[in-house]
Amino acid sequence: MKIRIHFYLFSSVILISCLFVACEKETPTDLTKSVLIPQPLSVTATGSSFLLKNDSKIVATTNDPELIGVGQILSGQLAVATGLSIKLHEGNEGQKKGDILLELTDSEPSFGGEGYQLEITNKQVKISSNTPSGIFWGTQTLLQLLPAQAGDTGQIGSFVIPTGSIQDYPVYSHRGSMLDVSRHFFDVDDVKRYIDFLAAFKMNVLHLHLSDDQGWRIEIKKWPNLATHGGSTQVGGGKGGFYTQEQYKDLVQYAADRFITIIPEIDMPGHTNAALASYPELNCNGKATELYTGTEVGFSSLCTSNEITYQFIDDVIAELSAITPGPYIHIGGDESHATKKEDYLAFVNRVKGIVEKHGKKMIGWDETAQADLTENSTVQLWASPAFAKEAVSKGAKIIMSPATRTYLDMQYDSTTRLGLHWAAYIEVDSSYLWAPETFIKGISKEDIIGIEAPLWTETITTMDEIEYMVFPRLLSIAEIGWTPANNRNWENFKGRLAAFGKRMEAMGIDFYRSELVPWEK
Ligand code: TNX
Repeated sequence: MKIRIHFYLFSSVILISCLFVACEKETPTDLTKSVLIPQPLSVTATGSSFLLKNDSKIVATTNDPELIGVGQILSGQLAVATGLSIKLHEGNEGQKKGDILLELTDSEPSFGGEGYQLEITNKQVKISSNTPSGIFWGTQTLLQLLPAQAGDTGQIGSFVIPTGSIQDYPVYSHRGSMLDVSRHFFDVDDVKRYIDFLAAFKMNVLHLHLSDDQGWRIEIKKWPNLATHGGSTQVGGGKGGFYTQEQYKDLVQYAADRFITIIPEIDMPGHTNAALASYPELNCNGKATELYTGTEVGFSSLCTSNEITYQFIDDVIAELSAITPGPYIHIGGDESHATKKEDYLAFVNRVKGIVEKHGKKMIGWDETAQADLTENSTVQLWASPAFAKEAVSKGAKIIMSPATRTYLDMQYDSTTRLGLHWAAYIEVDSSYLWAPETFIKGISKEDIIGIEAPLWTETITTMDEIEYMVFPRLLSIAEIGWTPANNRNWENFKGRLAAFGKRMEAMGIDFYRSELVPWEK
């Protein structure tokens, strides 16, 4: 927050000195010098510039509702970024110099479902794609072409963008982050801010870790104590919280408007103390446990031999599936050290059937690879290459989240005041210098649907702390998910990050100023 206030003061000073001393900024004309994250597939400069002005407008060339939605979000984002009021105009007439066109086409099948083309001349900006999501990603690139100081509200004047063209599409279709809202609860506004971050870097999945030993965070109407009792605390004993189904639906819609799919996770059979404390019948001894506010893992288990457990899971997954339009339900399945192996395997097999009965596909952490998986299943690698290989041998797909590279709760180094280090210290270079398709021998690109960076929150209590742990490492993950390995280079990325610091400041992000990066002043 301090940084935000400083930035407002700082930018007002710049603005006032520009009014009186004539701001001596060179007009940017070389599109290839633009600082973009993730790096697009191809960028060509044409050596001139485009001026965005107060009377510019966004033109959605067809009245496709999703395209109109993209135009509305862009209008709002441009207002924040520039202070200009750039209105959305529907229909193909009335275009003029200075306008931004959004055009659905079917001319570039090779761009797939998310690719886009951005063409900037001195007359207009045109973003075209086969899909509204591609156009949306194109608008996020356009925002990064605005001057870095854009991001502060209330700026006035005109904004210059270099001309040229960008062709761009992602290597992986699943590019995400997981937010643990169980160990510490984060409210709807915090989660929306997190969704905004994902959208800005073309990430399309938000995995919400909705239950764990320390808290149950989603209202289940048939089992109301889960949220009201199981959600009533968090690590350290704070008051916790939960999302009502209405609030969850609002998050799902907010994410969907930004082409982000929410994957809800109910972790089981372990990591279930909050549920076990809420309903005695879920325990083998019929007694409810106490709420838990510590940080140990691996001590709890649903009673896998009890029929009521499966009724409970059926009810939870039925309600969750009904409010989750995305294809996946994540069932956790990690660190079930308090469940016998044979019981664990039978449990996962049965829960897979329940998930599929409700029309969804199951994702589980890598331990679930030991169960009877099928092509319908997805396994999220966090610790065990052997389990990932076992999953692939059963026809399942892999999400790559190796703890040593993608865990955003790992400390940057031994002096980081937040976070853990059981997997590794992860400096920014380490988060960047790897590739999903070469990380595990025997697992290739065809087996992998994409990449996710989890933020576990045992030590994270506020949005500022989230930002400090996530930035800049989330940018590494965004680029690994989007940009092909042969287009990625640490020296080049480091240089872009150095310039991007100003943009993160303008966005009010409290990021970690790694000494590895020569941050621009
Ligand atoms: C391991 S990764 C866990 C989580 C912890 C995390 C802390 C995984 C599937 N389980 O329960 O929060 O480490 O880094």
